[in-house]
Amino acid sequence: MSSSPDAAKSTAAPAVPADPADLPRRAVDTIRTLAIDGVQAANSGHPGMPLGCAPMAYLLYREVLRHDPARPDWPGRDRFVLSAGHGSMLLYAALHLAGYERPTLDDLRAFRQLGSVTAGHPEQDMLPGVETTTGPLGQGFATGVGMAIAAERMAAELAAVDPDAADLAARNVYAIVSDGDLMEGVASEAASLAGHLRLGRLVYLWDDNRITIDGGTDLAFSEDVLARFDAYGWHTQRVTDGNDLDALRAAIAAAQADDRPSIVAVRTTIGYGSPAKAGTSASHGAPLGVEEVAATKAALGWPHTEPFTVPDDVREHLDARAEGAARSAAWDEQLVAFTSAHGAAAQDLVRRLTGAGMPAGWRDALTPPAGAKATRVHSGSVIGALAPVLPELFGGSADLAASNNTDIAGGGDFSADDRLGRNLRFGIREHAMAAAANGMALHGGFLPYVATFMVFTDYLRPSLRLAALMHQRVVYVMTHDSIGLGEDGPTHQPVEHLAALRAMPGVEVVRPADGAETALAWRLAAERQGPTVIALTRQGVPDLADASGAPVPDDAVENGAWVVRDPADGAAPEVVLIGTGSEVGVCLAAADELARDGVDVRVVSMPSPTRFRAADAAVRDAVLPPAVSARVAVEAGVAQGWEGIVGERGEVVAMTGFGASGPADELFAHFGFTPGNVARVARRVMDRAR
Ligand SMILES: Cc1ncc(C[n+]2csc(CCOP(=O)(O)OP(=O)(O)O)c2C)c(N)n1
Ligand SMILES: [Mg+2]
Repeated sequence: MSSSPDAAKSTAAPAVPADPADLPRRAVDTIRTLAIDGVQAANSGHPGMPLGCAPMAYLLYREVLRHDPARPDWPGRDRFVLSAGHGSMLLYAALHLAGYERPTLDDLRAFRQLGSVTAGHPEQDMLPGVETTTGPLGQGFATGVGMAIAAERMAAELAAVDPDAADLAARNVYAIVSDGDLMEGVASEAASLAGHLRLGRLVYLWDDNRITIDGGTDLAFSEDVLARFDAYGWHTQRVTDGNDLDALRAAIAAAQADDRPSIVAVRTTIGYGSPAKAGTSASHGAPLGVEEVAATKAALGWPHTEPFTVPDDVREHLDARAEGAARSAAWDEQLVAFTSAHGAAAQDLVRRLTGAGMPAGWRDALTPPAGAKATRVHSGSVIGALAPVLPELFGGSADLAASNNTDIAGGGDFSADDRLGRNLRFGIREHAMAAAANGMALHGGFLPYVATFMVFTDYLRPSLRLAALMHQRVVYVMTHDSIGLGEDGPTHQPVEHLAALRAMPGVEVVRPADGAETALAWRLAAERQGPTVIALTRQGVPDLADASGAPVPDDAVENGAWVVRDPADGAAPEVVLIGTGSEVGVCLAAADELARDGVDVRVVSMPSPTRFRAADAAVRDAVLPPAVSARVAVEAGVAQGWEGIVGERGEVVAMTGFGASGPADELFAHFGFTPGNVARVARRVMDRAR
């Protein structure tokens, strides 16, 4: 077995020769000491969790996980989620010792430093082997549920072609979850869903150390957690001593064998080994200190004085590369056999499994839906058109499928009994829905989409944020996107949401104005690496090709904006009206009114102000001529963000407070989204611009 480049840096053997029978314990302690050395070197971080959970990491990375350190993206691998992301040094030490190319020992020494792959919390896009970014407690738990959904569906699709091929899919999703993870609401939502869907691939280990930051869990967390998981339909077990490798091994084996999702309450001691801090929250989130590190190593019986010591026999014991390479090579062979035996039937699954991009010609299915309808209806048509050509399209709604128009007709429901169903019924669990979608995207082979009323993006925002941070392709079908939803009133009417969503880095927010723009929004969403929010109306909107007399240009969404209508006589516009979504129609009607008075008006549809701002100057100037400072933006949300587009002389017709309950057209009139008001504001702006 070749040794890692860092092996040479291991310090000399201890005075007393190491006992080979003691190897597992010393390997566990190597994880422990690397973790506390990393935290100490950074003078920042969380030593307590790795000290308590090192035996779990040892078993997972040495015996349990089906992985290949040389191929962190091997599609057949098991997934491991460190949901308690604050214990990042545990993961970094485990990856290093298993023989992953990174983190190197130097990377471990650079823990938490700017530019280092060993970031404070595990960052999925920085270090191969980190399956998902964690840190916000609860997210990892729920993300793993999505990974298991994806693995289950992929296995079923493979099995439908060849029963033996099911094994090409990821077998299990393992996670270490903490007290904090289990207190968070998103974990409860996800656990409930996982139990209902009987996601037996989940094997979760709970670091049951009864400590959080403020003290003991008895301060705030006193229910019988396993009874709760039992009620969710999970398989529950207890390991009373987290250092008992045999008991842990047996519990993991039982968890793998059970067809329900499994959680094992592993009683651990936070800060295990630290004479002064073990069992207390003092070890949670601060370095032990130089003296306490030394005292901890002494208490563990660790004979090496040099930090970051990896004894040679431990390095060899934990090196998973040879076994991993053999496993992934066997998988490759199986994949080749599957492909040659099943030809075309296998080809598309292999494309998805190996992440080989979109199917050729998929865009041909995106014929723009026409007609004056609600954009949510157009989105439903797009989903219907894409479903046959994109088998990876897999998603659903948080109990609003009929309102969000998200069902794939005839696709069936994904359930405990039908793993081939194409529609996901997330239940009223927006947060877990979005986190699970991250897991599905991270798993690969799927284009996940999620849906709810746009106002409830507030309920899923933390997961959307992680999708953005991880550049994961998730489509957010967010309908009922303004006061235009009408009678349900202000609790259901998004006002600040468009602005708030646009403020999130890496999120594309597209608010299409008609069927063609809706199709283009979906195209963008399917082809970009990152989450896209498509804001859709409940109410009908005009067809822009009808209104402009020409088809919507192919780059309308890509550029962020386009000119829908110009003055009839080819004259230069005196004023530009800019709308998004349902307000483009209001702008067109206002333009008609102004044109009757002889005003030369341009109407712009701007489905993505963010993209428009980022577009080339030539594109921007062609849409908003710099010479025309009379500009009015119209959007039934807060004005924030539009000021820069309308400029100093322009104005925004926007919401300044919450909406109200009433019929949509009355609300539009009440809040000023009428052709008459927009025309009045336009005249005022033109006066000012003169
Ligand atoms: C959503 C969220 N809220 C708060 C925090 C800050 N925080 C980090 S760890 C933690 C709790 C620590 O308790 P536990 O999860 O049991 O971890 P342990 O101390 O046992 O390692 C908190 C509140 C966070 N990371 N995420
Ligand atoms: Mg804890």
